[in-house]
Amino acid sequence: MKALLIVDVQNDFCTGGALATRGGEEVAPVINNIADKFDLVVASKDWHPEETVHFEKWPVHCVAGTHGAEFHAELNSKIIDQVVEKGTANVDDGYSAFEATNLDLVQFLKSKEIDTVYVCGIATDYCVLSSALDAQKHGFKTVVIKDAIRAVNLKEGDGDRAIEQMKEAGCEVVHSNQI
Ligand code: VGL
Ligand code: ZN
Repeated sequence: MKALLIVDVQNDFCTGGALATRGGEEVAPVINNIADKFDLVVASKDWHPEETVHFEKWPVHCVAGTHGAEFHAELNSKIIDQVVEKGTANVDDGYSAFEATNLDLVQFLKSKEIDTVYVCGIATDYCVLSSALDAQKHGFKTVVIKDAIRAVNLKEGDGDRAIEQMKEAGCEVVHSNQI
């Protein structure tokens, strides 16, 4: 069984947001179009407290319950079976959807007999990277959808390096039209 893991397609990571990636919202229609090819769709939310050491490294973003933390309006919420929240503690980790605090994602996926996890969303060089590496580490066949991810690119090339790192770890990288 195949799951789609949609990482952090939230307003603050899209155009006009507090920690915007270039064209982040463009992943939404790609994701909407492929969603019906999966047995299960899980979407993560970066979901921070108002004060956290995470904001020593980043501009304030995705504070739980705010507009910036909502899914982008172009992402079709009807496709989502389960939402997971991460980054909820006052620490600078929790970049991975597998560190969600409202659900044990590994157990949940196993209970649904998922063996393959397709990863998409934002940001390629942080939460997508961390979530894909974790999926792989937990024994799922892991596939990254390259036209459905966007990078922060704090340093030029970070997104490309993240894709290389995911490949080296054993993740497959595909275009959405190959699914
Ligand atoms: C993310 C930076 C800070 C992400 C979250 O979703 O990739 N990046 N918090
Ligand atoms: Zn964050």
